[in-house]
Amino acid sequence: MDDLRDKYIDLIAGAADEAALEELRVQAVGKKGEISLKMRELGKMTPEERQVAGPALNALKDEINAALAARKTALADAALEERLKGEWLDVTLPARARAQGTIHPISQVTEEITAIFADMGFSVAEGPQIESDWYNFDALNIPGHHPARAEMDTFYTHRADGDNRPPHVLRTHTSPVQIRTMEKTGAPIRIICPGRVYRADYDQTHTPMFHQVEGLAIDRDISMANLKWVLEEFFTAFFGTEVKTRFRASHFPFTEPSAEVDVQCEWVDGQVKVGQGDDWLEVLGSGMVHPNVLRNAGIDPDEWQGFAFGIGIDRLAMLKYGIPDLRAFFDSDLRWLRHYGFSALDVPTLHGGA
Ligand code: 2NM
Repeated sequence: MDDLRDKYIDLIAGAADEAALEELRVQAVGKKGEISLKMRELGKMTPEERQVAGPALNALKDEINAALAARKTALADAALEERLKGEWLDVTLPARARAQGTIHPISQVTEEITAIFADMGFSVAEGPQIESDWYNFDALNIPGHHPARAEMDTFYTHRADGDNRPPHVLRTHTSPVQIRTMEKTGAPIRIICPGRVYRADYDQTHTPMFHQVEGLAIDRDISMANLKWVLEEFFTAFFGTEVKTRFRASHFPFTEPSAEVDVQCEWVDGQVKVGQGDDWLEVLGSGMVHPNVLRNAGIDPDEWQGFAFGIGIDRLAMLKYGIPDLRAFFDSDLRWLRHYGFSALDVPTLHGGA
């Protein structure tokens, strides 16, 4: 029995894998295995012999089973150890850098403008980019024969064959948002409307889509003086230096009186600097909202009046950040975007010069 034990304990210790272990199990303690055959011989023994051999055989069977189980665990542990060595990775290594996008200058400048006007009590209003000709033209006192309505300036959508309603347009300014706000909330109002606008025009200084912000303040006693203060306050905050303005009489269908507004500037080495010198640069249109426009939007012009203005955001971004070419704004050139873009963490604040 000692020989039998030594033989199997040795064989089990040397088994290379689970299949070899299973073969040894069958050979030793399987139904026709060596231990089982020995157990069958117990019947031929005397009771005294059996009393010694029986427990000894059972103990040997247990010992072999335990050795098989131990070897099996040891093989599994070794296999796991081997795998862990191969699959090891250092989780403390720094991560690979990921390419980061930048905030487009137009988005940044829109945020800056919004922050400055918010500080003066204006909230942001938005509306659809595809408009009816009522909201884009008629409500704004722009008559049917006005040149701004001509096919070459305005993008018109198609109507289905037989649909004779006037076509929709891509809004040519954000004024329709102001009409919609007047209708919805009534007076008083202080809003700015930033957004995309569209005109069929493409050259060095015009793109068919560009960005505009319009402002509107309606109350019982608003005047051009309030307009001038708001605009000078805005330009001074936006350019981070005191900016004088000059109002020149002009004409728009939606305002009366109307004024074009210039900001003080100086040309240095072919570059324009706002807020210094004694040249002037035209930057916006403005005026007192025409009584017809108020009436069209459901506001009584005998009770309320207000100012409105419109500025090009793209142009403001070029002036503030020294960007020379308008068309590059919309080229999606990654090198340009990395150069002129802003970090996502560079959030405009009033104390940081907006
Ligand atoms: C400009 C110039 C002058 C303007 C007028 C209105 C409205 F809807 F209140 F009548 N919104 N914006 C306006 C006035 C826009 O852009 C150059």
